[in-house]
Order: sequence, then structure tokens, then C-alpha cells
Amino acid sequence: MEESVRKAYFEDGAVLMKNVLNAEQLAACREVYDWIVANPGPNGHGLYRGDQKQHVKSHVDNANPHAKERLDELVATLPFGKLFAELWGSKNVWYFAEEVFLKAGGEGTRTYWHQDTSYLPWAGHHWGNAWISFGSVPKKNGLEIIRGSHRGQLYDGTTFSPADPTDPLHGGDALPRLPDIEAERKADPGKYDILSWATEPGDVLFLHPGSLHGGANIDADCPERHTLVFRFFGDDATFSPLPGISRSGYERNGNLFKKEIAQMEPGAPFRAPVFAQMV
Ligand SMILES: O=C(O)CCC(=O)C(=O)O
Ligand SMILES: [Fe+2]
Repeated sequence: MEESVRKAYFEDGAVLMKNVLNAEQLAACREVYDWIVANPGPNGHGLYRGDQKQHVKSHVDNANPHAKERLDELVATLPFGKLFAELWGSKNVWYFAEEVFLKAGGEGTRTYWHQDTSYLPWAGHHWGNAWISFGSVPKKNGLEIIRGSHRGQLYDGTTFSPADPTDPLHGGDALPRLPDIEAERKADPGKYDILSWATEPGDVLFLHPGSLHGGANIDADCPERHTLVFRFFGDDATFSPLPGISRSGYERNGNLFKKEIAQMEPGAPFRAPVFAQMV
């Protein structure tokens, strides 16, 4: 792996790798993705509530327990263990879980700006999302990231309320409220240093889940987007409790793998046998 790729991930918080998955691997990913969309888990929901036309279809699911076995099998056949080990410089790599995003219907809203680490009790450098879209995605419809934000402030999350894209997830004063990045960039396009990429099937966008990121809207140039995200962690990954104020039901250990995380000490390495080791 070229040093420039490692440097981009470390400094910017994201890097695109071209042609990571072959046609067979993509087909296997798509099959599991379609299965998850057809069989929602307890965390599945329509993310984009009420702010768009009736015909727009959207779906988000996170760590679907019904799909865990097939996902563990699938991920073991993909090159992410080796890639993240090199990208981070980590001896070990573990698989956390998946998230699926579906936007269809020709016109739809954004995935509001957020950091995954406002929802997941994680700290350390060795965390990564492998963001995989199954169709071609133009740069203006893809994922956007604020350069270097994974090394900056952790903000409160958003409840993804269309009435207010920065409606605080936790509340209280443990974490500052998210800035309204969309409104601010409209007023001043130079305010944030925003990275985005056009992607083709087989490309994978690697991003640090602590980065401020958001998904652009779909439109006539990209009438649907089917995206599968796998999350991984390595040696420098620790358990860092959330505020635990619970404005929206998020406890200090988050909402995923609660039983396993309850066994971890704050600041200790993030490890549990439920997370399959890749390398
Ligand atoms: O694809 C999107 O719209 C959002 C992706 C995202 O939030 C993530 O990968 O964590
Ligand atoms: Fe995210």
C-alpha cells in the first residue's frame, strides 16, 4: 500500500481505493444487502421521515442480528482484514458489524451530517468504515467528509429529525451541539473543507467513523443509491462511554452489542469474542 494512502486516511480521515472488490465479491455483498433490506432487524427504520415525497423509498439498518452469521461468513471472504491492517498499521483487525443505506425514488434528502462515534462508544485511531455502493455514484450524490474532522471535536449526534438536522441525540452539555453544516456552507461555501468522490462499483471508500460525514441527496443523475457499510477495528480501539444522558434512549454503552460492551472498562481495549478476527 502506498504511503500516500495511509497518510490520507490518517490526516484526512478518509481515502478512496479503486477496484477493491471483484464482480463475484460484489455480487455476494449485494445478495446479503438485499436480504437485509427484505428482513429488517430491530434497528431497521426509514431514516428520512416525513420530509420528502411519498414515492421516495429509504431504509437504514444497523447490525441486523438476523444477518450476523451470513455477514461473518461473507466478510471472511473479503480483503478488508489485510487492507485495514496496512492502512492503520495494526497487527490485528476485527469485524464489528454492518450498516445498510437505501435511497430510491429519484429524489431524496441527505443523510444528515454526523459522527458515528456520537452513537457508538469508541475511541482510538484504528476504526474504519468500508463504504460500498453497488451502482455508479456521481461526486455530487456521494458521501461527503470534512477533512481531518476525525482528529477534532466530537459533537453530540443528531436524531435525524427533518425539522432540525442538528436536533441533539444526547442533550445536556457533555458534547457540543452539531453545527448546521449545510446552512453554513450555503452561506459560505469556503467555510468547511469538504471531501467527496465519484465512485464506481468495486471501489471502496474507507472512512474513519469519527469523521464528520454526511450523504448527499439523490436526484435525476443518481435516482437510487444502495450502500453497504462494514465497520472494523484494530489494536488502537478503545471503549469510550457515551454521555449516557439518554434524551433519545442512547445509554453510555450505545445501542449495539450492549451485553458485550457492558463487560468492558472505560478506556480499555475494545475487544469481545463476538467480533470475528480478520487478521
Ligand atoms: O451513505 C450514507 O448516506 C451515510 C453513510 C454513513 O453514515 C456511514 O458510513 O457511517
Ligand atoms: Fe455514519
